[in-house]
Amino acid sequence: MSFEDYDELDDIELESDSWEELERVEKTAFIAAIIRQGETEAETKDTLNELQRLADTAGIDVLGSYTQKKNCPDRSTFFGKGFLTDIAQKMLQAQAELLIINEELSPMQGRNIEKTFGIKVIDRTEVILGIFHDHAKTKEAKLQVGLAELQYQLPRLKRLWGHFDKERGGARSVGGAASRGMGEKQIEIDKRLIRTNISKINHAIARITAQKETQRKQRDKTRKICLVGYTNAGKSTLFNRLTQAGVLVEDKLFATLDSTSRQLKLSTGSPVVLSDTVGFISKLPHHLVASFKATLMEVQDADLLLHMVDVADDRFEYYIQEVNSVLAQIKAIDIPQILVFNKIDNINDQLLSLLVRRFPEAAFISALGDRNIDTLLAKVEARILGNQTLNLLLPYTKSALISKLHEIAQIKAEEYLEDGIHIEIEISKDDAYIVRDFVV
Ligand SMILES: Nc1nc2c(ncn2[C@@H]2O[C@H](COP(=O)(O)OP(=O)(O)O)[C@@H](O)[C@H]2O)c(=O)[nH]1
Ligand SMILES: [Mg+2]
Repeated sequence: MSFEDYDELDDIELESDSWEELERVEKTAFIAAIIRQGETEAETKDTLNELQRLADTAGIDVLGSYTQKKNCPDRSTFFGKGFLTDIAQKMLQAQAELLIINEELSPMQGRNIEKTFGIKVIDRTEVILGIFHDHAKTKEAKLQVGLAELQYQLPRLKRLWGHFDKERGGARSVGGAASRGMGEKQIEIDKRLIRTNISKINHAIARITAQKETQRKQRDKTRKICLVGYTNAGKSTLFNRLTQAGVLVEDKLFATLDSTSRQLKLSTGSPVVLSDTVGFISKLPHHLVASFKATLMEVQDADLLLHMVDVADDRFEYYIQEVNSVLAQIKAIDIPQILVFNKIDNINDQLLSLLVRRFPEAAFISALGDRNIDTLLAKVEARILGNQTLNLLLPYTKSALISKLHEIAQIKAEEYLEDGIHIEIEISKDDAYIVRDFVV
């Protein structure tokens, strides 16, 4: 995102290069969490695993994972001093660039750790902000994420991790040149600048929200499919499988589509755009909720949602409800959905057949194991295109139409008889008009 995108915000006093699209240089990190009294090690491991996946999504390579048992976080450094000394040593050996902490740090804790132990530290919130930053596509989403970033920066006056590569190039952060050792006066200027930007963004968001109802986006004919579901359900795995499976076409035409939207061609030849979305995250810090929802705005325009579920997670029904309640809040609950139970390779056959009986409409797949992807695609085609099966009788003079049908429809049966060619086809409702005169 560049601030030039905010065309109503031309007067914003930012250096646009500090907001250029991040180069996705792989970063390396350690992750760490506190196990509090009353928490089991397994619970902490669960949320650490989620942090690892979030880091992964944000383009950070996790090299090590550590926990410390502690009744409550240290006020000034979060972890104990001995633990941090040890971690700093290990990070040096492993050449890890960042320490990611599985909670939100106070501005003081962050600064103290960096100063005392000489390591770069970021918290869970910052990782999530990075992901939202990358997934924000609409103007509103970009503004909401920009707002959350500024609000996070205000008490900290630090560069967000994604921007710190630019540091070497001399680019400045959103807040100006603020960093450790900066004079009081400069810090006040930076804070004032951030506050001004926050209020400008708030105004712009209010304006866009008002506009949106009146100018409904002109819909192009290409159908849109969005992958939704909890983080770790396998959305990105399926997205990659579908877009690499050879069904991806004419990438060049869609150069404007970013890495999380791709054009696919269904077997009937109909083009669709498939979009991966940011996953739903448990324990989302409440001040990120608005920007989270904004990054899901494009879901509102979808013609079909693939609601992905990790079938091997015993809490999957709770997750389905959670996802649906967020979809309701962004007014996307009435969009047709296909429930896609993923990771069937991780459950036993009894459970699988039980679930198949309970959810007869759902698809049961393994995105990683490449199982039942065809069945899923067939369901997608049937739902999105409203396919219908037709029996036709075509005169022999219509051979051109037959070759056309081979392109745009699925031929289920074809028989050349005395009275003409008998064909059974599956065709989208949109295309059915071309054979209207030959239906028997
Ligand atoms: N066993 C198994 N693992 C899977 C399957 N699909 C995805 N995964 C794994 O689940 C994790 C999360 O997948 P990802 O696609 O990033 O989930 P997302 O957060 O929904 O985008 C990764 O480690 C995947 O390798 C599957 O069908 N079977
Ligand atoms: Mg993903």
